Amino acid sequence: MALREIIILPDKRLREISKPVAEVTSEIRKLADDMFESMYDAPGIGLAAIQIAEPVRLITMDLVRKEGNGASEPRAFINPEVIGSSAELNIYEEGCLSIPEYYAEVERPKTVRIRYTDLDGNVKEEDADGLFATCIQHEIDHLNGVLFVDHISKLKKAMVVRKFEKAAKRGIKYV
Ligand code: K1U
Ligand code: ZN
Repeated sequence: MALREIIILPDKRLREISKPVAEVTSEIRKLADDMFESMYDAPGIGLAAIQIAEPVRLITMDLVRKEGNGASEPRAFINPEVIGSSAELNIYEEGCLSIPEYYAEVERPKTVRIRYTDLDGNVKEEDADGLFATCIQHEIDHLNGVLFVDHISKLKKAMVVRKFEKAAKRGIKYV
């Protein structure tokens, strides 16, 4: 396992569309291991491969570890897609490891049905609700080059983008 650097706004690679994983190889499992280590270290509850500059459709997630009680439930999603979503919406205050220390309310479908491949190569379908629904939609957005600030008002987005552009010019690094 290796700790990898998480890329930060305005890094243009965050806007890349990630490529499908053709086969679950040892390289993909190693990449997932690196992602878990980097996600736990950040700390975060989810991570898309593009956030460590790997443009492939792979997501890691652990919604349990955040409770800090020693429990964990690491999950990996390969080529995940939303195949159905509820008309009912839900608002959640989101954060992003690629936009550190900025949080904003985002409205998304309350529940989604997803299809993905697991690390053993099995194709699965599952219903997601609550934080799982929010997080998987946020991470699938990353695979399509979409950031949560694309879902907030133009004014708020312009302010946060400008803040990170200025920080990048001054060489300020968020750790
Ligand atoms: O994709 C990412 O940048 C990770 C992001 C996932 C996410 C959080 C909230 C709503 C939607 C998606 C994060 O993990 S931000 C950090 C975070 O939420 C957190 C960190 C430590 C403890 C608890 C939560
Ligand atoms: Zn994010």
